[in-house]
Amino acid sequence: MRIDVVTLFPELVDHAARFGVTGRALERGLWQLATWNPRDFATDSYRTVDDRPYGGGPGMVMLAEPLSRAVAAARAAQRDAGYATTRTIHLSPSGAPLTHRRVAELAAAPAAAYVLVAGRYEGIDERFVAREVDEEIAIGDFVVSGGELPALMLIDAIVRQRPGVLNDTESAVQDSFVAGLLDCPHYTRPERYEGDAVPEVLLSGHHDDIRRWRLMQSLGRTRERRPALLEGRALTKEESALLAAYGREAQEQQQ
Ligand code: 9D3
Repeated sequence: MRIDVVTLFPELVDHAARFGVTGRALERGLWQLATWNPRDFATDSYRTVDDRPYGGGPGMVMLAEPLSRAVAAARAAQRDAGYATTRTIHLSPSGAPLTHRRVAELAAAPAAAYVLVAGRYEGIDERFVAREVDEEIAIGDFVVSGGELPALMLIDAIVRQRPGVLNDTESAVQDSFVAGLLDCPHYTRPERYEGDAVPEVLLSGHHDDIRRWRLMQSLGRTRERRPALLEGRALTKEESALLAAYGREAQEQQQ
């Protein structure tokens, strides 16, 4: 897998991607990263990349031409590296909200190459989007200052789904959302922290009790915090029973 990012802040993307799981995977050659600065593709002596919006209004809009030339350079480099197909994704507040399903699809293509376009200012000239962009993705219903952090989030989510990136203990298979439920609570040493004990069952050594307790916590938390996740999911007999037990325990704790 190869990912090329078009950004006015290439150092931000390059630096951040070298930490943690994505950084280790880069070192191991499990994916490749390159960044392209549209400023390097500007044609005037001021290296202009933005201008005022037609029709007026606040802020600036990124010029189509430097972006287009940067994307062309990224695609050419991908082709030279042996990638036959590529997809161009614009990180945009107006894009489709990112989901685990979409991440898994983007990660599944065996020899995929992506060009991610991260914008700054108020946005980018729509003619660039219409001509060059295959897909627009948002990371949530909140505003951040540019597409770089969203691009890094997309990269991180894709790379951790790639074969061989996570070790067994990190395995993405059991991740929250994958199973359609929120994660259970976690505990480590000490057994008593400022008077707060670890739940008994986790010290019991009864693996099936522990599995049931964790599943019950996941179900209960999902109902409390993200009820819509449960509505889109059928419960097994065991799950229904555990969810009812979670409700009873919560009531007992109130008394
Ligand atoms: C009032 C118009 N604003 C749109 C909500 C202008 C605007 C604000 C922030 C335009 C671009 C940005 C920068 N944000 C992104 O590039 C971005 C983003 C986001 O802000 N939220 C969620 N997902 C994303 S993906 C890229």
